[in-house]
Amino acid sequence: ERTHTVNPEEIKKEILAKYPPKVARKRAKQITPVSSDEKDGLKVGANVRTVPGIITQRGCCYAGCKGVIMGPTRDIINLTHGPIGCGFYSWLTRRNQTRPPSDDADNYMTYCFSTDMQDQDIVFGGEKKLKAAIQEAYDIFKPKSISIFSTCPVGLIGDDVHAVAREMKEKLGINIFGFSCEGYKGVSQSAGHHIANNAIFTHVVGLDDTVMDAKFKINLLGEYNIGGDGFVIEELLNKCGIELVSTFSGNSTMDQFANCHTADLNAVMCHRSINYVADMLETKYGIPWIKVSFLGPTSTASSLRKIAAYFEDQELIDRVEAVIAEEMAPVEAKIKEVKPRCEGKTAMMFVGGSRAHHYQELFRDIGMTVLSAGYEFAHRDDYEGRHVIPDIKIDADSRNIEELEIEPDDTRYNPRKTEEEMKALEEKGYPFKAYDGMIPEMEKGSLIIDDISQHETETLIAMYKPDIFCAGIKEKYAVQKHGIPMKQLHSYDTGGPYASFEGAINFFDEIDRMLNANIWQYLEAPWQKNPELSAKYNWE
Ligand code: CFN
Ligand code: HCA
Repeated sequence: ERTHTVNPEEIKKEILAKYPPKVARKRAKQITPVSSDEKDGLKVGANVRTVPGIITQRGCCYAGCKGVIMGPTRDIINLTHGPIGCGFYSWLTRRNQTRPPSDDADNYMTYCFSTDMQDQDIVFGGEKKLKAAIQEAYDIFKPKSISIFSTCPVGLIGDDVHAVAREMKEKLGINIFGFSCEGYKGVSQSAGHHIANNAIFTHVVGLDDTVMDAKFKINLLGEYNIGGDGFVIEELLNKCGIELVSTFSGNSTMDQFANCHTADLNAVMCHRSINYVADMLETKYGIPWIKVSFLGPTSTASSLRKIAAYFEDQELIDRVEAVIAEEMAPVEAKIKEVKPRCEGKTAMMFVGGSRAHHYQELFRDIGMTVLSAGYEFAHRDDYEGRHVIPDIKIDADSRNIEELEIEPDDTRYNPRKTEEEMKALEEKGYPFKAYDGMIPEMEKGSLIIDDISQHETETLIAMYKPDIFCAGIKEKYAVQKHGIPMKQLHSYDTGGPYASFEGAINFFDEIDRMLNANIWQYLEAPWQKNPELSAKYNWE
């Protein structure tokens, strides 16, 4: 059994020692040792520009807008205005799944649409080409909606995607809108989430007032159906008698976004990417939101209970308890089976903006310790929490892009509960909006690192010697060359679903398999034999 006696302050020192003074000063603010059990007042610098040259794992604004928020919606043509690589590398690489209701239902997710900008478009402007591409897509597919994504060159040469969208919307009579989500905007993909959320809210939400015939209807926000997570969560909710009006955005459609304002409650899974929509739906339509997580059996059970408690319906509460009891039994059996083989082992996770804390529960359940974790691009509230009662503690930078001024909709504003009812629920300790973030998850002796770099990853591995490392494709092979199993927590490699009770069982099996495979001890990286590889250049 491994005891982790490494001091996180020492590791921080070792990491910073390799940097020039100015870089070290900057990085120091984003590296936070958890040196005691007293975590109040701990801070992690976040949502700031990456030091150039440091090799970040972050994505860009375009990736956040096109790949993350809009990518998983099947009945819209997502057209990238830019060079072909941007469209190609954001084409289903995130492993979102979708289930069209029939073979002839619209599903454009398997296509990659791009204007394929060339030198002459950069010199003479690309608007004509963009119009032609929209026309071509319309002629071939007759879609109900088309959206246009700006890549870096579009902003640099000044193509006006919004003017083109307005013109083509008028001409074709379908919903067309554009995003100014040039890759260079902001400091990470987070800017793209905000831009996408704002546009969906402006151009789509509220277009359809049809009310679903269901007693308990909610929206699931921030669940992207990676590896089928959204499918199993929906099945679980349905089993309890709760219906989904929409999911932002996984297995989603534009029609669902258009009438999501008719739901009774918003359950927010990945707060980082979608809090903007939750806040806007509350302000404009009076729909309250709560934070949930379906990663880990304990979180799944407590999220179901939170939703049931909100509706204050005894039948629902009883049903939820029965479902939890039924679903928990096989999960507990699986934990009993794998725990003896996993207990005492250690993990690290560096992922996006919410999974690096959501996944910690799953490791704890099988007796593992998380030595180090961090987000690529989350904001301070994702580390420190967002506490609405009594004070709103939210990172000012979360609002770093021009805000839409959302006002209550006079005709359709319909507070789902009166102020007194909300107060009564709050007095019962009902946690509206409040959530804790990553810091409370971290044990004494661990280290939090925001926007981790390659050098920092290697130092962590050398000093902490984790048994498993979780991150993305950019880290995968470098980590494996150290002889350490690596699990992708973005795409799940080829696995999943990992959400809900069913997914937890899959996850435990996967981690058990990875930790206990013998292959890793036979691996020897080239640099272990030959630390310096001399490069030979042939200048002829
Ligand atoms: S599916 Fe989500 S859960 S949306 Fe976000 S912050 Fe990314 S694409 Mo990669 S896996 Fe990751 Fe989160 Fe929310 Fe995914 S942790 S980085 S932008 N993310
Ligand atoms: C993105 C998408 C990504 C990348 C994953 C990875 C995803 O950042 O634009 O680095 O493996 O989940 O697909 O986060």
